[in-house]
Amino acid sequence: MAAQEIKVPDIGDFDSVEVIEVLVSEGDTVEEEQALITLESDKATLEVPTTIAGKLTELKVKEGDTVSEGDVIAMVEADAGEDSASDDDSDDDADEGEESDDGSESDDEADESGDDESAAADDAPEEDDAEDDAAGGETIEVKVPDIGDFDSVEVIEVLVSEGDEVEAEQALITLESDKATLEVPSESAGKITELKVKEGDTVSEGDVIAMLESAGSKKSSGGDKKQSADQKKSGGDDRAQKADKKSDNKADESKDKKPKKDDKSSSEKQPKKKSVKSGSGEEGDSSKLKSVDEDRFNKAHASPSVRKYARHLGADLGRIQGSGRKGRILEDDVQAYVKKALEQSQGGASAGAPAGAGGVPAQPDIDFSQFGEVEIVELARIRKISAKAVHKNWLLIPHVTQFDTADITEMEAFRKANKEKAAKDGVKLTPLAFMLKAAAAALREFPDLNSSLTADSASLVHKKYCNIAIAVDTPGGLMMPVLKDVDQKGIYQLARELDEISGRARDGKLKGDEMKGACFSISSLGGVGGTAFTPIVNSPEVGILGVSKHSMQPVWNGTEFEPRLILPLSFSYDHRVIDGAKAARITGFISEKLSDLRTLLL
Ligand code: CAO
Repeated sequence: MAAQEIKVPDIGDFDSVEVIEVLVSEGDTVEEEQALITLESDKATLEVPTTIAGKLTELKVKEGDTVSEGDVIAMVEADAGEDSASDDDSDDDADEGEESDDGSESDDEADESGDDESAAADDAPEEDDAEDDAAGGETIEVKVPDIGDFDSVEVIEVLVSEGDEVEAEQALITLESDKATLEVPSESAGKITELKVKEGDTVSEGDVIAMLESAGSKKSSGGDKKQSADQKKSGGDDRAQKADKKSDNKADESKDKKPKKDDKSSSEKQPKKKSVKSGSGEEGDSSKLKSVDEDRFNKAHASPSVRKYARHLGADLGRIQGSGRKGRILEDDVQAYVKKALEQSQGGASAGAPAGAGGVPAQPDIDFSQFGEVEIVELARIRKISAKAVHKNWLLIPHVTQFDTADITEMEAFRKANKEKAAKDGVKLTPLAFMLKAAAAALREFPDLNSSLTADSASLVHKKYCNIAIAVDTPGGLMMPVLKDVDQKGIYQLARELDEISGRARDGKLKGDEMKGACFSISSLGGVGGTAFTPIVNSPEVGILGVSKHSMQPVWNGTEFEPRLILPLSFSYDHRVIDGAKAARITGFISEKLSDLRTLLL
């Protein structure tokens, strides 16, 4: 199917308008009415959509170009059987695809708009402005400017309230037809004393949308100016020629239109009530989130569609840094902003946090290169995952760490005595196997230690099984494989399983379910060093035992100092479940089990 031209529709009294954003690329598949480019004049921002769905084969404009009505902006190869655009339009438009060459898609409907009036309006000589200028304090009508071949266009957003102070050119309302979305700005700085329209109303050129108590002189162009120019019927410049170029019947229509317009302005027009269309439902209710600063939002530099998109997502445009030309906020900027906000709330900051905990400030984005040479190294995948987990647990759980020691002189003597023999059986007998056994005994002795809080934090789930996770230092980051049914296994078997599963963790060969279902965790830094640390509890567990490097220390036995092998213990717990006294009893219990292996057998 041959590509069809997509032209700039009748854009009212704008001529040579700048393309500030090209929203598509060649090769893109576009949907009917999808915006292709954004135009911005000193009067309004508006998007030009495609009239047909299909593949965009050629872009005829780029950012910075200027265009006028009828200019071809793109070529679109219609989808097979594409005629829905015309189906949706009036019967007159039924064959708009074929007629696109002469811009009839616009013209057919423009017949109703009588926009040659506005062409004349735009021709108003500069000195007319002086007459129209409102002196400070004077109340003026803000009217819908010449909006081209749009008539009875829906107000999809009212951006200001009565009593608001507005700046010249600040957008007051957003209009949306099936052809484009555009904003109507205030032509003068001042105070909005009355709003004449609300969301869902429909308006046409010349309709009064607000009363403005002017703060000073009016801007060079706008509805008033056009209106006055309409009345003077001045003409003769490009714009008028353009209007002349348009079909004759438009002029006829304009005659019909004029009284209609006058009627409206003279008779306190009651805007037609019309429900906000479903596609813009969110905008219809304004979605004015408390976190959005409306004033800042409205003043932000963004196209109507981006504004609408941000509203839809509840993103405060006023907080978003625009990456477009002249700091214009693009849809990508809104997306990036929302993504970051979600990451902060879901990934770490407040996800699962108790009510009222709130978020945490974002990681500051600092340019460290200003202080010296730097290199950016991306975190390994596992480190990224565990970083989120520890952050969440750190925020979720009120941690306390109880420190204690265990005299493992006998335990180590026993282990060393059996180490070689165990090695012959293929077992690497390390202190950790004994600690697993002592922890299992503690889980049995203290049911709350082997529990989890229910989601409503009102009950404890006591577990009758005994699975313990072990922190394993791997090249990719920290992993927590789980040893199952530790209470039912002997020290040899535990040592064998520990060696096997920690080896697979280091090789990155753990399966997902081998890291699930733990009741408690042990983090041993004994083979590395240190005297104490504060491990982070892995929610929904309620405790974790940290083990540091043992050392020979002089211990007073009542008559003399005796060299004993002392193991430092650091027990972190969830203070919502375990209180300090119980924590001290738990560490004391574990210490006792490790100090006298015989008690482990009981
Ligand atoms: N004090 C002194 N020496 C200790 C010790 C302790 N508490 N615990 C273990 N050792 C010794 C072992 O006895 C072994 O020496 P021998 O071969 O002479 O017996 C040596 O240290 C190395 O042991 P290992 O590390 O191979 O085995 P392990 O069972 O002690 O630990 C594992 C296994 C997987 C826990 C360990 O390799 C590991 O990855 N530890 C790091 C865990 C970690 O990063 N924790 C921090 C997480 S953040 O909270």
